[in-house]
Amino acid sequence: MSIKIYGDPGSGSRRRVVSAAAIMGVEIELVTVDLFKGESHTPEFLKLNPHGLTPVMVDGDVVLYEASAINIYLAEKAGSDLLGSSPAERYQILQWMFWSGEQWRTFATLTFDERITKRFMGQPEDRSIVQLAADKIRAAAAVLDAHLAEHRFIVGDHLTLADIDIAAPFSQNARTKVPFSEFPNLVAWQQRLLETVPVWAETKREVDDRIDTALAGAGIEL
Ligand SMILES: N[C@@H](CCC(=O)N[C@@H](CS)C(=O)NCC(=O)O)C(=O)O
Repeated sequence: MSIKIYGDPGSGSRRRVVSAAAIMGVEIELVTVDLFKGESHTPEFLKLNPHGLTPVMVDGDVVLYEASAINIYLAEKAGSDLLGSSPAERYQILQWMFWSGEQWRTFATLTFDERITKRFMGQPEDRSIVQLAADKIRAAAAVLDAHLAEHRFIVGDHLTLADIDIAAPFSQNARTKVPFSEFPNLVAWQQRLLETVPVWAETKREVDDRIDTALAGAGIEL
């Protein structure tokens, strides 16, 4: 039975799973949940994730939400070094993945919701929220930028799930304009991922096409 991944091609979180699965050689079946039509809030979908969020993985009896948990599940199943090649590396990877969830992606998502989602709903952004998120992102980015001055990847000398989790907010950066460009090592690392990990570039194009088409369809100019 195939592993199903439910999600929308415009989602940076689905991008994390699709990219990791491709790199690990894990076969997945993509099931589109159209977020612009609210399909993650149907009674049927809420049985998979009561938060109404994607991606969700269904592998037989195993149902998982949270892209990081899905990627850890897939990496363990595949015995992939995306989850580290030693216990010490694995804990570093987990540290940065948790860091990303707590200090990083959450503020990029908040910015997306204010700047993009609200535009689709015909509402203005709340500037104080955008400012708070930018301040939080700058504080975390300063630490990350110093780390990346000394490292080609987040952990060790190869791509891991930590890179994928932390790079994900770049998926929407052309639209959200969170202040990553102030941090040169961060920009160089993201560019390196796009140039050396083909699926990371492919999934970026997929996200861009999906969101830019939706924005154009709704007549929204950013
Ligand atoms: N922490 C979750 C975040 C999931 C999330 O925010 N998903 C967005 C797409 S990127 C979503 O499904 N939004 C639908 C909605 O808010 O209705 C993860 O990492 O998987």
